[in-house]
Amino acid sequence: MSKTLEGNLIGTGLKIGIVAARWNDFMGDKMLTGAIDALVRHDVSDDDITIAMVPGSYEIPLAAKRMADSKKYDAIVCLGVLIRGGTLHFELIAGEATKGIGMASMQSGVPIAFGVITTETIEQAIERTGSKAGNKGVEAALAAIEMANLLKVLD
Ligand code: RBF
Repeated sequence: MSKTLEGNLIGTGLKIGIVAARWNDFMGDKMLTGAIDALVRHDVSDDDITIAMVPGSYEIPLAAKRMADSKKYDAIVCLGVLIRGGTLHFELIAGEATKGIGMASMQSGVPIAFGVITTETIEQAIERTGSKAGNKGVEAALAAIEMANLLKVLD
């Protein structure tokens, strides 16, 4: 008989850290308020949510790693908005953020949800932060709750 283990979406008692990048904050703020709203609607206490603001997506991994290493959080949510523009920076920053967030999670053993959106245009970023393509901050918050609860089941 097979057995499937899953994390539920009940946030009661969970302590959640959020790392949010200020760059492109017109869209980033939507992701942050969406993530907080999703956490609270899934019964995470507002007092159990701690937000660390960083300048841009490049800085997210270090802050996420430090929060994870503190062992004060059951999961961490990383939020950033990267818009391609005309420069090579997009690829460089996106690569560092992605690799760094993954490494922070694997090295700390703390689930870290990836809520960094990468788009070609501002319009696409607006679509992913609360309009026609949903809000990726909300999705990352739910992934954090699910993974925190899955790890409890696996343990
Ligand atoms: N940070 C973001 O979170 N999103 C961006 O779209 C973004 N674009 C950048 C473009 C350039 C040319 C530079 C120099 C930085 C950009 N950053 C962006 C900021 C970056 O993540 C970091 O905060 C700064 O480079 C300071 O270390």
